[in-house]
Amino acid sequence: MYEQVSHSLLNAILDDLKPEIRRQDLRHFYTRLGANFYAIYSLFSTLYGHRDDFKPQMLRLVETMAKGYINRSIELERIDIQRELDHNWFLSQKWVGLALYTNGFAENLADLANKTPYFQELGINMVHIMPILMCPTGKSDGGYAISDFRQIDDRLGDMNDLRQVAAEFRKRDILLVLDIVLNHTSDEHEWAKKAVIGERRYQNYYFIFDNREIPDMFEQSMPDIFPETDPGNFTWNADMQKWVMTVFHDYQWDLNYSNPEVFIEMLDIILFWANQGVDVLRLDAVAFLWKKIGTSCQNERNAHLILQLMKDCCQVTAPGVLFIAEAIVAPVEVIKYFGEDAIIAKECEIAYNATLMALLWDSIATKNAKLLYQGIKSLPAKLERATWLNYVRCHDDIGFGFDDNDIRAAGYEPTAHRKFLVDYFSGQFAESPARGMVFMRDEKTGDARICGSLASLAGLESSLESGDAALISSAIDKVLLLHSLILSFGGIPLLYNGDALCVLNDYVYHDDPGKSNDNRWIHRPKINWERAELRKKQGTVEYNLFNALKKMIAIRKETSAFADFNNRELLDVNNEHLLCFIRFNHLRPSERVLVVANFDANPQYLDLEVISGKGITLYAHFIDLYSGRSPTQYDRRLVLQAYQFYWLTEI
Ligand code: OTU
Repeated sequence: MYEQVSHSLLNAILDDLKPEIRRQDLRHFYTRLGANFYAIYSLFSTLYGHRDDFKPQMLRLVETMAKGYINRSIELERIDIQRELDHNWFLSQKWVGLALYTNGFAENLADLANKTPYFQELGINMVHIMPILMCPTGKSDGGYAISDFRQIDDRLGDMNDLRQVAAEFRKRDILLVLDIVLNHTSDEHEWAKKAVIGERRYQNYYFIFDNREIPDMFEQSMPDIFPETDPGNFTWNADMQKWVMTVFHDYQWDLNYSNPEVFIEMLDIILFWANQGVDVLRLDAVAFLWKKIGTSCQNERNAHLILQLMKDCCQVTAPGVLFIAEAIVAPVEVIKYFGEDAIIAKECEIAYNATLMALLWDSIATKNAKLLYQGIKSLPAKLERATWLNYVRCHDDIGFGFDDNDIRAAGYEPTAHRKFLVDYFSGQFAESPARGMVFMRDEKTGDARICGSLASLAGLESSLESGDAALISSAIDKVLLLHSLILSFGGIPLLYNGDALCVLNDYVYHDDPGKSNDNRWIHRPKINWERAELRKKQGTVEYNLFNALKKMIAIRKETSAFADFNNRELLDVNNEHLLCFIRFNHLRPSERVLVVANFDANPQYLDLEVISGKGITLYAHFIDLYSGRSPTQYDRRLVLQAYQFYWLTEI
């Protein structure tokens, strides 16, 4: 948009740019800057316009984008332009992701580059390599307490190794996803160290207070994130004799985005990693970016403005790069990370679908789809050019943060129901085969979350111990059932490290003092590649699971109705054990897939009469894309075995 005030400022800024910037060929940069400038200016002035240094900061912002552009390689710029032309490229069903820790999957980055054939074997073409940057040993939060945003942890490798990985991925059409930890730094980051020795400039990068007056105000409305190990949101720093805001661990200092210098520093870091060939940036803990007294300090409007500004600036320099919002918050809040009051995503293009993840686990525990159905029904519609990251497990705990109204609509009382889920997955519920652990019980609120590997939560660990073949096969069926849904729901499915290889809980973290008080480490094991060879040996559980997933992934990629264009219709099928939805090709709606999943331990049937007219013909004959066979059908009823799913097309 053209607007006089912002454009006269833009002209002034362009005149003031450093000569070394002005001399470059910046054609594409200027076009994009012109197109986005009004938005950038408006956001920057809403956030920082009241400050005396607004104009010089605005100049620094433009210089940062220009510098980023100058450092972008020709190869990456070519990809930018290609993606601008095909702007819906990431909504295709062809993408299937995997998240891993470098040293959980391989020895280091160089070894990871060698292991890329595994991704292709399974059908993975988007790999999220969990944080690889410098972190203090023992105070790393699994890589999320960074002490240098531009330095790779030397135990994992160096920049050259990463370039090798990026090149290897690019050659094989695999997208590279890396983390940007926007919300905080380690207390050993240079900025924090300078703050400690009294440098004002860097004290202003954080939330630092002389006494408890302001911290106490904040605390009145801020929840605890890690109540068992790190209660409270402020930490006393004895060297500085001051209080520092530390929402997560006491060694993770929250960055203060009300300071434009912080914003510009972090943008510079985003552009730096974009220029290393990263395709997608996972923005960690975005809900926490803005702190305001009297609020929970999550999901604040200004946190959204910060993200919109990041997106607008990144589009000027590196438009091919996508953002993932990691906001594990209530469904009505998550959706806002695509942007509000817009048609097309303007914040992050991708967001973790934590709601679906937690709902899926609810259905495993209850053996019915009541809450799952209700929760999906209440999921607000997405914007265009926005997509979910659908997952079953990740490196974090599982929180049962559904909407209380949905829980009630499903016929449960919220507190009692959440307690049941925690008991079920931590094995305190008598009939449960799950082997999870309780994570961070909050005595104040009664809240608790769950840790455990996918296979162990689904009952594989306990059934292998019992040696009961029927229980083992149910556990595998549950794992497949869960994946059948994340692969067909709409969005990018994201598998987790050892989940295709039946990796169970790993208890060795107990012996590591840097990890023993954080039971998320139970599900962050190292893959045993000798054991993983069993995936090639018929009759083993590894073979059954791996090959079933591999087949599902291959079929997903061939099924255009599984691309994500808001093309899903949820069906009420009058059987609480079943979840059922139709996916259709948004360009050719007659190309449909009927997805049906049975969460019960008993066979169930789907009455076609109930759904006829919803695009499904009563007398239709179906074929299941997954098995290649017609489903068992009797008297207009489709039969599903325990934990079975179908991906049905009409023939
Ligand atoms: C994220 O987590 C990371 O995924 C965690 O591994 C980190 O510990 C954390 O940030 C701090 O960097 O902030 O928006 O309940 O689910 O802390 C959600 C624990 C987050 C995580 C939560 C999450």
